[in-house]
Amino acid sequence: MRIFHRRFLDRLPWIFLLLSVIYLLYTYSRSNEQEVNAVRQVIRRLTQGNASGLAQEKEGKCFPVHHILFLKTHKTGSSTMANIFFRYGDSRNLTFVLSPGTLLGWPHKFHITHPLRLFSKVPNILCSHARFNKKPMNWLFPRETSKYVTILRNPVDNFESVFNFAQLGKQLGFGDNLDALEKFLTKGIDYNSTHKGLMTHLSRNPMMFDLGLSPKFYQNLTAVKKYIRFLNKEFDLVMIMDYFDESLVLMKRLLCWELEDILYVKLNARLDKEIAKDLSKTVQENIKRWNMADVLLFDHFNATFWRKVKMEGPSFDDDLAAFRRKKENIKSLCLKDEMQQERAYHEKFVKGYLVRDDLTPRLKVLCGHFVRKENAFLDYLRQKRMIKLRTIGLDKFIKVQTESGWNTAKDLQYKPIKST
Ligand SMILES: *[C@@H]1O[C@H](CO)[C@@H](O)[C@H](O)[C@H]1NC(C)=O
Ligand SMILES: *[C@@H]1O[C@H](CO)[C@@H](O)[C@H](O)[C@H]1NC(C)=O
Ligand SMILES: *[C@@H]1O[C@H](CO)[C@@H](O)[C@H](O)[C@H]1NC(C)=O
Ligand SMILES: *[C@@H]1O[C@H](CO)[C@@H](O)[C@H](O)[C@H]1NC(C)=O
Ligand SMILES: CC(=O)N[C@H]1CO[C@H](CO)[C@@H](O)[C@@H]1O
Repeated sequence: MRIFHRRFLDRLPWIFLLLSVIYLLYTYSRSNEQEVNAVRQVIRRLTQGNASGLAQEKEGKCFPVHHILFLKTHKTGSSTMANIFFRYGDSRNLTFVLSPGTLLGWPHKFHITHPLRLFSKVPNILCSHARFNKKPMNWLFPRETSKYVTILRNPVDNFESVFNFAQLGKQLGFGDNLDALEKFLTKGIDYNSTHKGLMTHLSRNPMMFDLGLSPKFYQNLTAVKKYIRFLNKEFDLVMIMDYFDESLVLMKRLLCWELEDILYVKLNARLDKEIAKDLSKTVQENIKRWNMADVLLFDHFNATFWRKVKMEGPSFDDDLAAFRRKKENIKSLCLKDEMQQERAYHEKFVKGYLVRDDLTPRLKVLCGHFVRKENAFLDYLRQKRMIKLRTIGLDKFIKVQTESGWNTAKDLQYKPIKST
C-alpha cells in the first residue's frame, strides 16, 4: 500500500505533464476547428434554401478524412475536382503534395522524387497530374489511413475531348480540321508516335495511361482484366464524370465531409463551338475499338459506381437534392451570368466565369476561390508553403545560400600581434 502510494507520488509530475499536453492539443485542435466551422457556417448560411440535408449530416458520427490521394485523369472534370481539394485543404492549412510546375512527374510514373520536399511532414492531399504508381504512392499515402479516389468518363466523350484538347490531330499529322479524328481512326498510330510530344502519350486509352497501365498491355485482354481487378482493390472510390453530382455526394459520404465542402462551379469547360456534337456511329464505334482497355475500365467502374449508390439507400437522394440547391445558390450568389473566354494553354481557350462586382470583401475571396484557375491555385499554395517553411527556418534548405566574405564588418577584424 505504501509502496503504491510512493510510486504514485513519484509519477505525479509526469501525469500532470501528460494532462497538460493533452489539454494543449485539445485547445489547439478546437481553435482550428472553430476557424473551419466559421468558413462552413458562412457557406451554409449563403447556400441554404431549406434546412433539409442538414439534419442528415448531424446523425451518425464519423471523422473527416484528411489524407486523400486524388488520381487526376485527363478531360474527366478533374480540374473542377482539384479545385474542390484546393479549397478544402487551403482553408484547413493541410499539406499538399506540390511540384515546381503543374504536373507531378507525368507522363512518367509517379516517383518519390517528383514532389517538392515535404521535410518529413505527412502529406494530406495529392491532386495534381501524377501517373499512378502503387509503391511510392502507398509510401506517401498509407492505405490504412488514406483514401484513394479517381474519376472516369465514358470513353467516347473522353477520347473525343482528349483528342481535341491535346490537339492530337495536329501533332500526329492528321491536321486540325473536324475530320482529323475520323482520319486518325482509320488505322490508328504505332506506339512510337505516342512519344512525339508530351500530350501524345494520351493517344490511346488515356484513362488507363493515367492509371498506370503500361501500353504494352493495351492489346492483352488478360492483362487488362487483371489490371482492372488490381485498381478495384487500390481505389476506395472511382467516380464517374457523367454523373458528377452523384459522384461528389458519394465522395462526401466516403470522406465524411459536409455538403458545403463539395460545392463547385464547372471549370476548364470547352467553348461550345469546339464540342463536336454529333459523332457518327462509325467514329463512336472506332473510338471504342481503339480504346478497348478504357472501355473495359469504364464499364467495370460504372457498374460498381451504381452499386455503391444503391447501397447508400434513399437518404442519398435527399443529399443529392440538397446539394444541387446549394450549388445553384452559390452560383447565383457569386457569379455573373455571362462568361468569358480564357486561355488554358497554347491556343486552347476554355469558358471562364466572372465573379460579381457587388460583393463584400469576404465574399469576394470566398467566391474567387471557386473560379481560381488550377495554376493560380498551385502558385498560391507553393507560396504559402514557402512562407510556412520560412517561419521555421527550413527555407534555407531550399535555396542555395550565396556566402560573402568577412569584410562586411570590422569589429573582429584580424589584428595579429607583431613579433618582438
Ligand atoms: C491557417 O494558417 C494561418 C496562418 O498561419 C492561420 O492564421 C489560420 O488560423 C490557420 N487556419 C487554420 C484553420 O488552422
Ligand atoms: C519504334 O522505335 C524503335 C526504337 O527506336 C525501333 O526499333 C522500331 O523499329 C520503331 N517501330 C516502328 C514501327 O517504327
Ligand atoms: C498477357 O498478359 C498476361 C498477364 O499479364 C501474360 O501472362 C501474357 O504473357 C501476356 N500475353 C502476351 C501475348 O503478351
Ligand atoms: C452506367 O451504368 C448505368 C447502370 O447500369 C447505365 O444505365 C448507364 O448507361 C451506364 N453509363 C454509360 C455512360 O455507359
Ligand atoms: C420543406 C420546406 O421547408 N420547404 C420550404 C422551403 O422554402 C420555401 C421558401 O423559402 C418554402 O415555401 C417551403 O415551404
